Amino acid sequence: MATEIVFMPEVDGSGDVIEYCVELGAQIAIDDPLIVFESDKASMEVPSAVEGILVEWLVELGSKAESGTPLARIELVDTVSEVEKNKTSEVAEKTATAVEQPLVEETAPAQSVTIETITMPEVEGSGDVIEYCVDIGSQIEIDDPLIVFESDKASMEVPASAKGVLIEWLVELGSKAESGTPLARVEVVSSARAGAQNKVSAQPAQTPAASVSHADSIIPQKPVTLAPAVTDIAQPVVSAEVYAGPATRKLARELGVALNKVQGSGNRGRILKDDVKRFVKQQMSQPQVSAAQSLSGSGIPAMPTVDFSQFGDIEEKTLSGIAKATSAHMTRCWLNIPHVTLFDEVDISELERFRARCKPEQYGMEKKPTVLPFIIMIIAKALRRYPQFNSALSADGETLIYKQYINIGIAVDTPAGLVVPVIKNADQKSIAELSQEIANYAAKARDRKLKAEDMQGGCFTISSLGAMGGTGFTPIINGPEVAILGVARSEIKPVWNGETFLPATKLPLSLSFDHRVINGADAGRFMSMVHQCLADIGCTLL
Ligand code: CAO
Repeated sequence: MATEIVFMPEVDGSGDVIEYCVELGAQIAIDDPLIVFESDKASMEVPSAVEGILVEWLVELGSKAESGTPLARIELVDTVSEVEKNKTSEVAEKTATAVEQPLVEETAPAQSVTIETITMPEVEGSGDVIEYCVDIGSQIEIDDPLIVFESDKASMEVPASAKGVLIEWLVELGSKAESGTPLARVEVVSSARAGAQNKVSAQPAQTPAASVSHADSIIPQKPVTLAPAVTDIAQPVVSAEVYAGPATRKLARELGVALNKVQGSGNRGRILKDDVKRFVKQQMSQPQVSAAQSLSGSGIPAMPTVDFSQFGDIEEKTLSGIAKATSAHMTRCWLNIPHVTLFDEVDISELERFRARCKPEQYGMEKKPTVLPFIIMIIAKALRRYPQFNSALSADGETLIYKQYINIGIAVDTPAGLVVPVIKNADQKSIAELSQEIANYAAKARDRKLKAEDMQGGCFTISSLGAMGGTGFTPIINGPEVAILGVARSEIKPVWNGETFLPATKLPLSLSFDHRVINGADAGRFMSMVHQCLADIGCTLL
């Protein structure tokens, strides 16, 4: 059996072969998609120019291709012998001259060409034409996908209702279509026995000799026309939400998969057939959810949308970028990390006396240090002593990564939202230095002058609401960190010393920790060290 090589047709520049559309050994017809080619301008399916059995790939997945690159070897189906070809070309000649010779030989097949309009089949409502599945000039079979139609209810490939050569689109990409909308014009070549009809088509003027090359009995070795140029072919993917080729869309339709729910693993997020199959597998392995439940994308019941204006006047304000990022991050951390919060209250009377005695000018400080730099210093020590608090869990949950550096993030409240600058190497800094760095970061944060690197590399976060008030709160861990300390407002409280009540300044603390990494007992030990050092500041010297 003879084999033939299919080459890459004329394309603009080079690109990658990102998908094989058929498997070795498969029977392929002319114009069946062979590979998916993707350049930085477009993505398209390259059709086969010959009919036969795919016996060898000549291009590897992921490798580069350009005009003329050999793609595959096809074993030709032995239906076209030279004799038949000659016969067919005779027919072609005869058909071309049919105007002058209306009566033809009894045995010779003849072709009549008619132009048929394919219209949109019965659909519910209207929608958009988001993709052309074939190119002008392509031979299409009945039921071949013609366009992709997308309404707010569904996305579907509309099949061709006629067989022939696509000569004109009657609907523009992105335009609306509904039942009966004319979609495309197809040149339909039908063969007829002269003996049966006794004469050829009465429309010779519409029978250009070239169209004979589309006759059924010929396997055209026609060049694959991918014109319009690649940049035009990129246009079919009008919907930015779903980036997938026709073959993938077809598979998704067969499997009843909504492509906008599938994560694409191809270049620039293109959805591949394997992604659709993986999605189906995932769905099958998930527990069934009651149909009555309305679910958000994460599988969590969605919040209902409420029209608050029905209850009174409202004002809507778009969230700042920082607020949106915080919202997403907090949700991610809250949902992904199993939190436990441990509360404590420390007598910081001695620290308060020390702060009161402290003369900032002696240490080059502008003002007395607040309690925060002391807390940072003590936390830095505790992180060194209990390294699992200075760790992160790998994304697959298999490895604990111990950080050898100690960087502590400080939650800072700004008019634009919450930011967390990170004090680097906090364990190597004095109270004066920590104090200065907090002040600098707070000023930069409020002036929106923090740089990305100022907020990166944190190991542990402290959120101090001491200046604002509150008796305690449960801070959300700033993942992938594994713990966070919340500091609430200190208060003078009466403390029983065995004989009498004495005033003491009590500082409420709350330690939230990731229970996958830290056990309650570990948290207790960590908190106990922090407690001791804050209660007896001399311990920090040890
Ligand atoms: N108890 C009582 N008073 C406290 C206190 C506490 N725990 N912590 C601070 N204070 C006092 C300070 O001593 C200071 O008093 P003086 O003016 O008399 O010196 C005053 O409150 C203001 O302190 P501060 O806020 O300027 O300084 P700080 O070092 O305590 O905190 C900073 C700095 C940047 C962390 C803080 O200003 C801030 O932005 N905190 C908000 C953090 C936040 O929003 N966390 C919530 C995150 S979750 O939404």
